[in-house]
Amino acid sequence: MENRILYVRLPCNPIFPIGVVYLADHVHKLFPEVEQRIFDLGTVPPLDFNSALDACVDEFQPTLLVFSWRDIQIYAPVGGRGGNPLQNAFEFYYAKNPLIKLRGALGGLRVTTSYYTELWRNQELIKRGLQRARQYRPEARAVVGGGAVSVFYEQLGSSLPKGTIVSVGEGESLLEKLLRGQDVTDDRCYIVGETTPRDRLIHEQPAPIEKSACNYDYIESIWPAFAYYFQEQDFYIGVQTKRGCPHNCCYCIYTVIEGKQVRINPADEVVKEMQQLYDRGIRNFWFTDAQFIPARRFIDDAIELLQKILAAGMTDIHWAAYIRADNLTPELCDLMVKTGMNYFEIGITSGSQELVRKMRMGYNLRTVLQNCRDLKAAGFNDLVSVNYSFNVIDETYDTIRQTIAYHRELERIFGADKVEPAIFFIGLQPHTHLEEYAFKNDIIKPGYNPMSLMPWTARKLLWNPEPLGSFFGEVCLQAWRRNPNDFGREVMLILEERLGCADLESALSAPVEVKSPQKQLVGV
Ligand code: B12
Ligand code: SF4
Repeated sequence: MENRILYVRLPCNPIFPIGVVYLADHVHKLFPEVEQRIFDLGTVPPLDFNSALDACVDEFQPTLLVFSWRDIQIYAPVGGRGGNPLQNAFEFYYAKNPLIKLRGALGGLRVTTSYYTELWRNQELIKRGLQRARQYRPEARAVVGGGAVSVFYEQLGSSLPKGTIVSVGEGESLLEKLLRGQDVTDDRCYIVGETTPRDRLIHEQPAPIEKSACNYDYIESIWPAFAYYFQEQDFYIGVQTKRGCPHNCCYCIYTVIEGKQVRINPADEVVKEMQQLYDRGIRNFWFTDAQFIPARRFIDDAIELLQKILAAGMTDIHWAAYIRADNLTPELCDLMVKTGMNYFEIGITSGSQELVRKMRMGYNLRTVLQNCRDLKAAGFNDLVSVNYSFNVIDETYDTIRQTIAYHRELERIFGADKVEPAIFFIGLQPHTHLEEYAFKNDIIKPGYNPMSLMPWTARKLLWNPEPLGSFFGEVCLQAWRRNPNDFGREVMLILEERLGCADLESALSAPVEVKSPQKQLVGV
């Protein structure tokens, strides 16, 4: 039977669709005879979604539609697609002034409406594409996957057409089996209307696949809008250098989706892939790994990669990544600067070692500071985004003061204008330790809908529990009032004005503690 695969990246902000690119590349390497096409709705204006999808299906007439869905959750401290969701939610929940509360309610309604509209629209696009393909190929099937599906696979199935395969995590081995006509029931997937997701499906290990350099000549040939991401210089094109994260941070699901076993893509292959992009004019790269240096034992791999990038003559590039800054050495710092790292995000979450330990993050904050000093000494002079999520677990005024002390030290190292505090509140995700903690502490009940944005559920999923929830609500509202354009720094300033700053040493030491029922996340 002839296979014709159409990859549809569902609407999304224009982030390079590296997931479907890798899938198409993998399939081509194994089945060069299979016809493929990439269609990215991230590059299409919303009013044209339906007509553009129709036109693509009519022309290509696929037998297999691979729908890739990147993101669903929108709680962020920045303007989202329907406004600033965090601000709206906080105004609605915490404002004392009825007019602000009303503004929050209206804004929240707008965000909620756009959220549900997007969910509904994507599901309709899947149905529409499949129905249309069946006019030409009655046997056509749909598979859905991608970051959003991996997180919400249990909820999404109910609204997809019967027979749709819902996939968790990496899709390479599933597509391979589908093309070989093999049974897929033991893969990380289920079939709507036929099978139900196995218990702990998401915890199953991904198939071990050794990644080779993506063949961009081929990708260009199957993607008519390929040039879109290459026209403007400000896109960071994704390159994956490894998969998996061995850590256990209590709120994080990456470590489950990608698995705890880190699989390194061979440095030569990564460089070969980058070089093809480089030759096409790309100078900005985002290493899309869950963590670029997941643990100290992967430092040598990072060094090897960066040395090979230099040896290949790519000396005028910039790159960015999520970096666990506890895993740096002076040599690595030097290479990071030499190879053009000009932005990185460190997700320390809190500047209090005690809380970092309670959240099971495995960070030593003292080491992070020392490594940041090494990075600065190596000549790093660009932007660092430090992600803080307040009030995750056992936050107190003391731990807030410690976070301020820690942040001020980072500012002393890099310069206050170079350290951007990104204030997030955790969006509770299924299959995480934090979810278990929420069950145990009666904050949510098993069977809750993690995708719900209804105010009474969203209030619990947007993690900011009392007793400190209202305090943070008030501080954030004040920050938006005082300086909406520099929200993160303003939050830090207000917290310092109200609570003061601890001495750094107290932030860096975590006293051994006596366990209480509230503290069950600790030390497991
Ligand atoms: C790197 C990254 C970023 C970078 C991207 C940089 C860049 N230029 O590419 C940055 C920092 C910009 C970013 C931002 C955001 N991100 Co982000 N990001 C990631 C991360 C760590 C990796 C994504 C990636 O590219 N992986 C590498 C590629 C190769 O993998 P992939 O795309 O997932 O594709 C594979 C599989 O998913 C699967 N697959 C994909 N499609 C399909 C389809 C089918 C049919 C099948 C079978 C399989 C399949 O196979 C592919 C190959 O193995 C993931 C977490 C993770 N570890 O996956 C979060 C993740 C994708 N991000 C997420 C979110 C929410 C965001 C934000 C919206 C956060 C926010 N609130 O602001 C923003 C904004 C994005 C936007 N749309 O504007 C969520 C999305 C799910 C959700 N919760 O809704 C994720 C999953 C994290 C999480 N657990 O919550 N992100
Ligand atoms: S280090 Fe980052 S990716 Fe790994 S489990 Fe922790 S938060 Fe998740």
